[in-house]
Amino acid sequence: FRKLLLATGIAAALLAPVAAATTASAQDVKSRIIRFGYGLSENSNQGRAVKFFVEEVSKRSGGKLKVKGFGDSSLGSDMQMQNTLIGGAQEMMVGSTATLVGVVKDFGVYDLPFLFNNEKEADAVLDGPFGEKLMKALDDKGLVGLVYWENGFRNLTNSKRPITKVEDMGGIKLRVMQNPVYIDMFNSFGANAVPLAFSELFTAMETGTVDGQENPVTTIQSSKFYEVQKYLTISRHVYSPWIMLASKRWWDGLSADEKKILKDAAVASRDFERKDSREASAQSVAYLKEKGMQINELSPAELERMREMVKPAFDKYAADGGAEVLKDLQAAIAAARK
Ligand code: TK8
Repeated sequence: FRKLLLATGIAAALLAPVAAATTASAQDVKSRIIRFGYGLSENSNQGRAVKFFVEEVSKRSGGKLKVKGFGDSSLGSDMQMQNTLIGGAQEMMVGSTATLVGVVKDFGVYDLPFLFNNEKEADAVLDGPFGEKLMKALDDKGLVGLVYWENGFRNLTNSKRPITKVEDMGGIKLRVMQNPVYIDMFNSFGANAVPLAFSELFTAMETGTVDGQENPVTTIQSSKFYEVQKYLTISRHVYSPWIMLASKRWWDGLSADEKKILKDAAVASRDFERKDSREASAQSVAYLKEKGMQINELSPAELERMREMVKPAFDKYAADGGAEVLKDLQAAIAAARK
């Protein structure tokens, strides 16, 4: 028995250094504060996933890496934060891919309408070689793309009238993200597209500067757009990703262990966020109805008409230097469908 104890003791001693090497204390991890900005409220799918990331990083770093979440665009709009990250004055953020077009033009490709049929296709393409390659292109521009989260399929809201056919969009001042693809798309539907930062959107609707906007139902709920918008039209016109970004300038100064912790926590947060968003999304329509929104779904025939009407926007995108990335994305989606 003593021999056994001894043997166990030796085995434990032999194993000890291995175990220690995998705990945070033996890792090359400094105490750091990481400012992480985002646009939606704490009480949103985005806020919940940031909280998850904060906890995950803390756990994996033995409390040394302290991520501090700043919601409600309190560190700036998506575009402002991107620039702050590039400059190195903020460490991390999550935001729309759409506003990255000023940094890497090819990001606009995700915004072309009716590309993805469902979330499963989006996951496969974003997490696969196509999504990775596009993220890599940020490296030269001062940003590190870590993972894609789900913002979701976008739907229309407005304060003027129910939209049951494309013509109903006529003349509606519709806020869109600051991205030429959105501007072209909604102008071709007859709306009056107004590019605006998300941080300014609620007030713009409240004061009537714009009549409507488009976002996933989860955001329409968490940002309380139902308080200023009467009509919701389920159109699912674009699948919108969010992207988690780090400042390259800051990232390059991290140890390999620190990078691994952040990268692994980012992947875990992505899986959490997608699941949570999908669950929340399934509840949102009923919630919005209860809040008094009048809701309708666009018919397949009407969606088909919209597809036809936006063909020129695709052609313009291709002619404007996007032909290759569009072809690659369509091929990736086709592969995901098999
Ligand atoms: C939040 C935005 C938002 C996006 C938009 O910062 O701007 O409409 O859908 O989620 O990134």
